[in-house]
Amino acid sequence: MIDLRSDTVTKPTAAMRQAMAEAEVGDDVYGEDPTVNRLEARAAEIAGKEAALFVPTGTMGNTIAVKLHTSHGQEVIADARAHLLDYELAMTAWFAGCLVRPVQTPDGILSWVAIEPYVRALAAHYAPTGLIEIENTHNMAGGTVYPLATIREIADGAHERGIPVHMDGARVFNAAAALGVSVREIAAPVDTVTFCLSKALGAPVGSMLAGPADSIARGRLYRKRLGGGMRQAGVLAAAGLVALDQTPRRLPEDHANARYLAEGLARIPGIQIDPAAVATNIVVFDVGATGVTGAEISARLMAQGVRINAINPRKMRAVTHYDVSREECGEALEILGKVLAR
Ligand code: TLP
Repeated sequence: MIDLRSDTVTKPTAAMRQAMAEAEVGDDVYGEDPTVNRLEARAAEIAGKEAALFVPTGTMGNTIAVKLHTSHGQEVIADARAHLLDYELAMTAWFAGCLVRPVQTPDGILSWVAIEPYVRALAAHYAPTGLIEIENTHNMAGGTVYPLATIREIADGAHERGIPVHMDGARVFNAAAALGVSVREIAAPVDTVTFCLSKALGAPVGSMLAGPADSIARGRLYRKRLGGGMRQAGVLAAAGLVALDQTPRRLPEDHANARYLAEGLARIPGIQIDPAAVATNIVVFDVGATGVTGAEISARLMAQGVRINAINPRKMRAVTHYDVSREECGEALEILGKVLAR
């Protein structure tokens, strides 16, 4: 199987498995797991924030972040295709009691100019804005990357109005690799950031929420309320530490493979994609003109040993990661060309 469904499918490396087997552990609900403590300290350092919290998933990290920054009856401004809005089972409403105010963008990248008209204060008809959320890289827009200046401009505008900013940085290491800057620089203007160990970085489980120490201390209690107190979680944190240490340097290769895939896709009749817009490891392409639905293409590919998911009838998404090579990307392209020519 050539699995391009997501970078979440990566299996732990030999080094991760060894670190997991040898991890020193304790009860993390008592704050006694030395490996989790090391991971949280390291994540805080990488993000350039005072503290960090190990959470089982990116969804839990975002859920806690929204809860930390808002109160019931507020709005969270996000891009209209945000993961927070489309793929997190309305946790913003369920846990924090807030609505998402979606803002349309061509490429998933918000700007202060796009956000400002939607910023509201409490008034006779309006719920006030409690938070601005930005997704970097932007998943469903095709792994697009926020320019540093845009993040600063959004944070400046928001902070002037007393509104915090949260970054869903599930793939912020991909953004860092694409821009050639540190995660710390990317996260500097925002109040909190989540990033995932279990996506492009390849760890089996886990995400980090980083921010001010008092927020993270409160976040720890929300994590417990959500059932995320993980006891001897050092076995998982150990893989996360290896992921942080070893995988970021591999990401440029994933990005080159994604561009290669996009260039090949652009040559297949009926497929529309601009390869130049593929900056990281996510390739979203339009199959509308092939006359075959995304779901049908996905099923045909699956029968030939290639897994690529449909987003909707017109759109599909392929994600590169360390468990797919350049050759396998080439094979996937060849098979896709054949199943569409049928
Ligand atoms: N994304 C998954 C699916 O849920 C779509 C994927 O395969 O890409 N933020 C962003 C930007 C994400 O892409 C994801 C997962 C999450 C948050 C949630 O992370 P988990 O799956 O750990 O809850």
